[in-house]
Amino acid sequence: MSNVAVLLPAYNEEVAIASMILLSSKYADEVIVIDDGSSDRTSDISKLAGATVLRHETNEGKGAALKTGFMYAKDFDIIVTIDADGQHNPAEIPDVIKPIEDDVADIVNGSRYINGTDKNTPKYRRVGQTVLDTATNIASGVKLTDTQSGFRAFSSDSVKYFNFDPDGFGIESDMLIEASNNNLRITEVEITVRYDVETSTDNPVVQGLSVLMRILEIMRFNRPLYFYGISGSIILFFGILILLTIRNTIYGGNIYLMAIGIFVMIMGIILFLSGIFTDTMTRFKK
Ligand SMILES: Nc1nc2c(ncn2[C@@H]2O[C@H](COP(=O)(O)OP(=O)(O)O)[C@@H](O)[C@H]2O)c(=O)[nH]1
Ligand SMILES: [Mg+2]
Repeated sequence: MSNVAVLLPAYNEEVAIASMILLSSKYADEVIVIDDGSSDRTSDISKLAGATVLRHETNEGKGAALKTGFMYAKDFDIIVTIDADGQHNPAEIPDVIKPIEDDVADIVNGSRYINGTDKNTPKYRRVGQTVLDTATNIASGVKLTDTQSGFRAFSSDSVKYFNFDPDGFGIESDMLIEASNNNLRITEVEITVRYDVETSTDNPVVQGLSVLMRILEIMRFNRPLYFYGISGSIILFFGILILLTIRNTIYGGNIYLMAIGIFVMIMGIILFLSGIFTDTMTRFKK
């Protein structure tokens, strides 16, 4: 039997944390709560429920909390992360760790969407998630269906590849990109997520945009052809659009608009060429 640690990163989760600890402890040798500067009774309740509590005095974000947790738990065979807000079901921990126990994966991503749609997910969330899934999949080169999932299992060997960049909520995507860059085996298993207990603090639109910006930044280095290619194509498209819309007025002599259209087109082509150039450079470096 493997040694299993469960990490619960928590920010003001006094309502849900005790049941998450008790339900998780059935499947774990140690349950570790990382209280990330909560102003409620998250720490007290977690200790009463029998968890190990690691506390940050101020709120440092989920990435920093996971870093603290992973460093503490590095000697366990398998490390499981679960959201502390009650949206995940600890009874599914055995399913999530099984591919690691069977040595067919280094990282297991719990996904709501393996078999297509999850009718419980609010529509507006699904739109943002699809954008982030697409961007993360392009940046990492793997095909996953739920890249923002917080319910995951990790072999202890995989931990050393993570940088735990402290900025914002990019941690879920970051870990997948770093794992695939280091050729770790990533697989998905189906999990359920409930929405009747949702207490999300951040506005999902703001949260989604900040994750997207981070992914684009990573993509610029890891997949330059995509990054410059897509942005170059979009700009080129606008240049052509401007030229097409003034086509009928050219004889009217709208020389300025035409100049702008041509300028925008050239910008697009330059961006596109930058992509090919950067891509070639990185290939030489590898
Ligand atoms: N350590 C830490 N955990 C956080 C922070 N913000 C959210 N979390 C935890 O991350 C998990 C997911 O957060 P949540 O807001 O529910 O995200 P969502 O379900 O994806 O909207 C929960 O366990 C939260 O307690 C934070 O600033 N620090
Ligand atoms: Mg949540």
